Amino acid sequence: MQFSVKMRSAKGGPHEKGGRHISGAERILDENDVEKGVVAMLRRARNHQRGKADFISIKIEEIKEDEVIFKPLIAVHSCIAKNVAQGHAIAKEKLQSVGVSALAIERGFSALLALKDSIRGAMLFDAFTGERLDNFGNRGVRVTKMDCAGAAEYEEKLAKVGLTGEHVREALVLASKVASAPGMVAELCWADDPDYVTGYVASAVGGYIRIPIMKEMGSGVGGRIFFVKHDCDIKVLSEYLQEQLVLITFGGNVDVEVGTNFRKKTAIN
Ligand code: PML
Repeated sequence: MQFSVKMRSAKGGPHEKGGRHISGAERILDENDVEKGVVAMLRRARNHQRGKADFISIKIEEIKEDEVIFKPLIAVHSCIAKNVAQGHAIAKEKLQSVGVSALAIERGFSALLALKDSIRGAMLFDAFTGERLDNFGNRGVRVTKMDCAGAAEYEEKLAKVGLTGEHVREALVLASKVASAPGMVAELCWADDPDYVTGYVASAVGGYIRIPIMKEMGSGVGGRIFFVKHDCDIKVLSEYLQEQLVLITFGGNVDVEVGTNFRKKTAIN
């Protein structure tokens, strides 16, 4: 039997009463692993770089096997950037190459850069007009009910190509689910942990482009933008992101490519 386990935590009370978002986590776990998973989430919420959460919500739901669908891990590429300006320039170029308009890119960046603090979920932007489409305000659209299929194997394969730590582990799962969503064009993200400055651009066509520096060290503000097709059905999309149970598989031969011109190629298989 499997369970969806979701955690969100805040400081200064619950999110909905103005508490500051500290951290969130999503897992799909076998019955025997739930307890361990919950303890790990509690520790994370109480010992986070962004602060010690005083509000922690953990939701555990039993899953019916036939509700789960499988999607492949998107290809992973790592770029080289020496500073934030270079990182942003790469991100903009990659977004444009997968179909996001220059106007939408500028609006998306402005929205992320204008954030006073991180938001829990993602902002939805029209990939053509750059108009913000969701009305979730500072909450954004949260992506839930996902995990990798076979955690031990997944972590071992990522470790072999030097991708370790929970940021990248979780971001790859989330980005792969997001890339498979109906109406999705691309995602732009950078982390909100003050000492983690990596970000990415992800899409079904372009894969996960890992960009080593997307914000200044010490900044606790990060976030996500989902650029969606002009005619995207927001209700269907939000339902997929928040309700559809998705397990991410390696699905055969996935490559991690390293470097701006992708000289080194390492197969994860
Ligand atoms: C997050 O942790 O919220 C976002 C992580 C972004 C980068 C992950 C990586 O590739 O290292």
